[in-house]
Formats: sequence, C-alpha cells, structure tokens
Amino acid sequence: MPRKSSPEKPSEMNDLWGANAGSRGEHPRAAWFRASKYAMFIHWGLYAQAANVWLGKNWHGIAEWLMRRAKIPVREYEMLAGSFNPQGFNAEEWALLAKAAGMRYLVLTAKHHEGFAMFKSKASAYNIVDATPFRRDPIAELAAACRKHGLGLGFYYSQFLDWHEKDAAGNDWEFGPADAPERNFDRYLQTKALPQITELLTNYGEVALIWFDTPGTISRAACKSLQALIRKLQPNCLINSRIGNGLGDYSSLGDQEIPVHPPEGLWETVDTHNDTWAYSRHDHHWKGPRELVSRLCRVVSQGGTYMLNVGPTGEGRIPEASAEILRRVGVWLGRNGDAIYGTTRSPIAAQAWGVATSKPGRLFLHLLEWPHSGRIVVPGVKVAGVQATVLATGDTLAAEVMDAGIVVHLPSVAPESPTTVIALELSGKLEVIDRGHFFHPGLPNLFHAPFAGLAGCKRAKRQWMEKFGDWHHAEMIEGFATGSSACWNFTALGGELCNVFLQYDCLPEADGSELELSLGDVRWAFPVQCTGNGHANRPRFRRECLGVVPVQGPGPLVLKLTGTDIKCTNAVRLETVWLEPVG
Ligand code: JFZ
Repeated sequence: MPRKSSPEKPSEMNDLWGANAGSRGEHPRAAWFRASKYAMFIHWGLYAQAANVWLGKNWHGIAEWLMRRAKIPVREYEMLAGSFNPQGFNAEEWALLAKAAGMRYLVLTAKHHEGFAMFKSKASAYNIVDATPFRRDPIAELAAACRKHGLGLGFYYSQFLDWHEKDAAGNDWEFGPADAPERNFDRYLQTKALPQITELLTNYGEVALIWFDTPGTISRAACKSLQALIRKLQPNCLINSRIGNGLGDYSSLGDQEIPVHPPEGLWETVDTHNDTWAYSRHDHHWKGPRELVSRLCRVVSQGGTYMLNVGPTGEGRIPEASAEILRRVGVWLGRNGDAIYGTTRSPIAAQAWGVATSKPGRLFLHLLEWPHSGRIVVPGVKVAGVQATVLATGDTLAAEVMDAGIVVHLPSVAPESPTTVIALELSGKLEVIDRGHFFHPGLPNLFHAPFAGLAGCKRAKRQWMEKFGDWHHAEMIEGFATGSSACWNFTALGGELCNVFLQYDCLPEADGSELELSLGDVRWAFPVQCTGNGHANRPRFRRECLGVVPVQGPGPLVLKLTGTDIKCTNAVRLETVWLEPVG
C-alpha cells in the first residue's frame, strides 16, 4: 500500500510536546539566554542505576524510559532506590567539566517521568535523601558548585508524566481504566508538582530556568498555575515551551532537531551526546568533537542555544569518553568562543563551506568543510571593505570585495581543528543583495528539500525514532508522481565536474521507477530502487550516486528532478541532492 500522505507533524503534536513558546515581551533573563549559546543538560536519576538493563534483558534506546518500556511495577522499580548510592558523584567535578567544555549553564533532571526526586523533598519521600543510602542532596551540592564557578543552574521537571503516581499521567500499565474514577491530576499537581517546584525555587538559590517536559494534554489552567508559581517565587526564572499551552518564554525544539527555518524569538536545540539521554550500559555512540562543533555552530548561526546532554552513571560519574570529547570542544571554544558567545544570527544563509555568526562590524565564517580551491566566497553581499584573519591564530588572510561577494584566500591546509573560524572585520554596513542559493566550486554543495520549487508534489517535515526515543528529523519531498518535479535555482560561483548524489527513500511498490535529472543543458534519466519498507514516519533513506555532470558556471543554473515513470504515487521521497567535485 502506498504511504498515506499524512500531514506534517500535526500542530497538536507540537502542543503535546510543547514546541512553541508564547510571543510576549522581553524576559528579564532573555539577554543572558541569548548570549549563553551552549549549555549542559544532565539526565540523572534512578534509571542510571538500571542503565537500560532489567531482569537480565538489555534495552536499547533512551534509558530513562526503561520503567515504561519494561512496564515495571512501581513497587519493583522503587527497589532501585535501595541500592542507589552514587559515591562517585562530585558536584565540583561536574561544574568544572561544564566550564572546561565551554558551557555557560547546566540543567539537571530534578524529577523525570519516573517520579523520583533527585533532591530533598517534603512533598514526596520518594527522593534521593530519604529513600536511598546516599542520603545527600546532589542538587544542593550542584547549586553551590555552580555559584562558585559562575554557572547558571536550571532544573528539568516532568510536570505531566509521573509513572510513580496514580494521579499523574503516563503509567497505563499499572493504573488502568478501572482506576480512572479515582485518578485526580489536580491532586497530583497540588500535592507533588507545585510543592516540589516550590522547593526547587526556594531551597537552592537563584534558578536560571525551569525546563518542563512533555506537557501532553495538561490543562491550560494547570500550566498557568505552574507559571504563576514560578513568576511569584523567582520572576527572573525562564520557563521553556514544554510547560505547554504556549506559556513558555523560549522554544525547546524537538530532540536532536536543528531547524532549517529557525523560529523567531528565543529557542534552543537539545541534543543527546550518544543516542540516549540517561546512561545506558550499551550505548557508546558518542558524537565526536567535529560533529558537536558543527551542530553547535549550525544552531548558533541561526540564533539558537545548543544544550548538549550528559548521562551520569549510577555511581554518579560522567562517562569518561563523553567527558573527554566535551573537553576537546571546550579547547576549541577557548580559541574560537568569540565567534559563538554573544553573537547574533547570521545575515547570510548556510553555504557549502559552512555557516556564519555575527557581531557588530564583524562576521565570523565557520568553515565546516575546508575548500580545496584555495578560497571561499561569502556570496551575494556588498561591503565597503574587509579584513580577514584566522580567529584562533590571528594570522592575516588576503581578502577582497568583488562582484560575487567577499572573497577570502585560504592556505591549503586548515589551520584549526575541528573547524577553522575566519573573522571578517567589516568597513561599513554589510548589505545582503542576493539571498539565493549558491554553488561553490571545490566543495560538496547540498540542495535540500525545503529550498526546492515543487510541482505535483509537496514538502513534508517528518520526525521518527530509530532506536526508541532516538529522534531523527527530516524535511523531504512527498507525493511524487509521474510528472512531478522539484527544482533548485542557484548561482554557480564557478564551473566544476561533479558527482551527483541523491538521498531518497523508495517503497517496494515504486521499485524501478524512473526520474530525470536536468542541469543546464545536461539531461538524463536514472532509476531508483526500493530502499526498504519505511512507513510514513520512518524513512529508509539511501544516498546514491547518480552519475557525473558538469556544473557549467559561473552564472545562474537550475537543477531539476522530474518523475518520468513513478510506479506508485507517494512511494518515492526525495530529501537532498549533493553536487560533489569528482576530485
Ligand atoms: C522527552 C523525554 O521523554 C525524554 O526522556 C528526554 O527527557 C527528552 C529531553 O524529553 O522526550 C521528548 C520530548 C519531546 C520530543 C521528543 C522527545 N519532541 O518534541 O520531538
């Protein structure tokens, strides 16, 4: 059966997860949030003690959801507390790691969906001080360490899902329909959630933000009561959009989501370091320094904050491989932080060489790919004059303003790792005169679905899980049929012989379909093959080389894909076209 062309993520899904903040005046802490750019998320709870293993079975995916996935009865799950004694926990070490990593604040899970409080709570004895042999309050220790080292401190709080409580949402494996008559969410709110938010905002000094999560179908009234309490206790405390009902001060995008079109106002991308938020014994899939720096730069270039997660073990230690990679990114930030902290969103779009960030009179070019052409072009801009230096070394680079834009001449080898930043000192105002798409010779050039002109097909934004909770996001072209077309208008800054790659997914029903590629005066057809049985929300993409084409630049060109024999409508989805130098 062809894929049902379901809509983009339905708006109510956004509300279920609280992706959209409200639009209101400047929050007292907005400037601080906007300038911080990089933060540490910490998922630490009883689930770390289980480490994604239960009764000898290994679970894969996000480990903080073990209780729900293994449908563990509350009374059995509680037994984890009896052995939870994280003697390896050292708040000073965590604060120093965040500093060394270049992170400006940290957000710790005070109470996740499991319902266990990682702080002393009179509202519930199900907490780390009263229910474990550890008997210490890690939040108190972390608050002191953050104050000592000038780090902001925020708390994650799951206000709707609480699998330990019958009155809260989420535990449908123990509290079923028969319990419905006596279940009372407002009682949970009044006896646990609001008192614990009060404890968090009363007992630990200044709190930078409360990070709510998964508001689901929580009522607007309940959200308003949470918001009012925070405003009363700590008016400067930011609230993220996952409070729900559009009541947040800033937007927390979907997990691991780096937007193509950044939202207005304050926003953040939250990201796992591996593929789980909480510690999982089997997940060592750490993103390396190059990937983390790339993600940080791409988020900051669009005006967002990047909050990267660590998942400490049941002993209270941050896995050493994770910590070491964070330290290496911190070393890079030590040399290039001027291009990150306190910057504003780029005046130009992402280019084949990378992204830009901005400060008054300065433009920072983050070269995520090192060009082998010996130069890069900041295209479509005009400025009276420019001086270029390698930010990390101060080395001067030859640069000039030309019709095509700002041209910077580069050494053959990148002077910085994992990413070189070029600082441009601008004389006069930078004018952006062409916001189109540009082809840069000597680099891989990507043509994404969101920027295509479409006929007989449509754009769709999809998010799906690979492993459980391991979210992926893509904007793609759906509804493709015979006669459909997608085209990208661009300006080639030079000519080049390129390999053409297409990333697509294709259901069995469309196996052997044919499309035609045209670029300039080149036109040829190519077949696509089945890539798997991906259903609407779980694409099985393949990146396939279609052949070699000449990019006949400089000048305007159109890259076009047309369905010439699509054997089943909406069974072929297109995500990205690459034009890469044949080398
Ligand atoms: C939630 C939690 O369930 C998860 O355990 C973790 O704490 C994460 C940071 O937040 O998971 C979500 C919430 C929202 C989306 C995806 C996962 N979303 O909007 O795509």
